Amino acid sequence: MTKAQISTLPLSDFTKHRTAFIEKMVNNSIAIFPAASEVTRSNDTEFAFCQNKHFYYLTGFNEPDALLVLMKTNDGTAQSVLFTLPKDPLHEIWQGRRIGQLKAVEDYAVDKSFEIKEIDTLIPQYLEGKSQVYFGFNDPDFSTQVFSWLKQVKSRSRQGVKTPQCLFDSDPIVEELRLIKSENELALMRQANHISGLAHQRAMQKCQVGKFEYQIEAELLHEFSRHGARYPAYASIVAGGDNANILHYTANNDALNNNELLLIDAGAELSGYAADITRTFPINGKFNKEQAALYQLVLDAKNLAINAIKPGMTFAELNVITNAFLTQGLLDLGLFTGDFNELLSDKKIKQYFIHGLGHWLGLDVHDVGDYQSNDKREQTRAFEKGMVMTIEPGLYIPLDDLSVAEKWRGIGIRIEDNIAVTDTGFENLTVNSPQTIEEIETLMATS
Ligand SMILES: [Mn+2]
Repeated sequence: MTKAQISTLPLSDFTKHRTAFIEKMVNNSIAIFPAASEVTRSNDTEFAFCQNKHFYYLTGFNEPDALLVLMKTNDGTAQSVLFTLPKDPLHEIWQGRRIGQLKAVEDYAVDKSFEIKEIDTLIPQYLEGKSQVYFGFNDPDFSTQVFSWLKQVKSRSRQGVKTPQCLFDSDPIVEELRLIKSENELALMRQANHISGLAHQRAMQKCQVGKFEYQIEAELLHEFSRHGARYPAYASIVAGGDNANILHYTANNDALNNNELLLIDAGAELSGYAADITRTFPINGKFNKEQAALYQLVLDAKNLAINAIKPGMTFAELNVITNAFLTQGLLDLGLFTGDFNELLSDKKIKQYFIHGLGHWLGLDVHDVGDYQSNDKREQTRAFEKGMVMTIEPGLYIPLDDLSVAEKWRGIGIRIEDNIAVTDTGFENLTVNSPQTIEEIETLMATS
């Protein structure tokens, strides 16, 4: 049986992630990471399985109901144990193949593997005599489980058993590791972006007045899936006309009207890694004057922000640049009146640019990692090589906004690229999603 060629991270990367975590552990400690469980959609059917992303980052293991244990001895020696569901011929006929304990050790390079049902016996034994326990504090159910194991250990204190006294939140450690992407992770994200770019091209080619938003969504999903990215990284936003002014519009059930724009925010997930791309284009293939003017302004703002990205830059500084540029642009177009500096200090642009400029991107579409520097001021964290983020300025003029001329109303535009920070600047991962007015109109005219 030949496995389909869908890219994934090499095994050695997951081992490296574990090693990096272990380096942060104190001696004589233990860390415990639960996998996700299946989630019921209705009656006896489940949602498509999505692994816990911290667990995936540390293992590459994609089955539900598993658990990773990392231990570090007094002399700094590390051991990894993966608990998984057992091989089970009957269950596997119905539900799919399982790796089992033998292959878990071979294929996932852990030191030992046991059946998941052993955790209540083995984990209390592992906890005995350790000084510190690492686990994620954001999962109350799992915290309860850890405390019940700790209680078991503590109940044997009269026999001289020592219970760990220090609990440490593992989430910030994993989040910091995940924030900096390796070359192999970047390669996967480039590929997720490439597939998503093909999907955005296809959407532009298949778009026609009178079609429905969900029909364009189907074209996106078709293109993702046929390149091995079977699931979108998030629910695709396919928003015609004024629907674009609903930021997280996912109803996708309206007809596509002549003389309106279509905003598509959609990205594929490839081996766990997300792309997050937005394009906005005219449904009939040709921008009208007002659409073109606002579109060019957002496009220029996006490129201005991207071109400023390099190590040391911050989201806070990018916001200053972008807000000033968009404010001046709306003044020039007559949507704003008054004094530039006053508009700026009043943050008037936030009336039409209603969300943040961007966010971290990785295994999660809104990826983990702190946005603040040590002084905790907002979004002042300096960019470093290997960080990946979106840059996504937008302008949203609702249909019922009576403060601007009628010709501007009902236009919602966002343009979003995915950017990696390099040694000296940036790499734009979003290379094949058409973005200039000319590119878009040419593609739509020839399809
Ligand atoms: Mn985004």
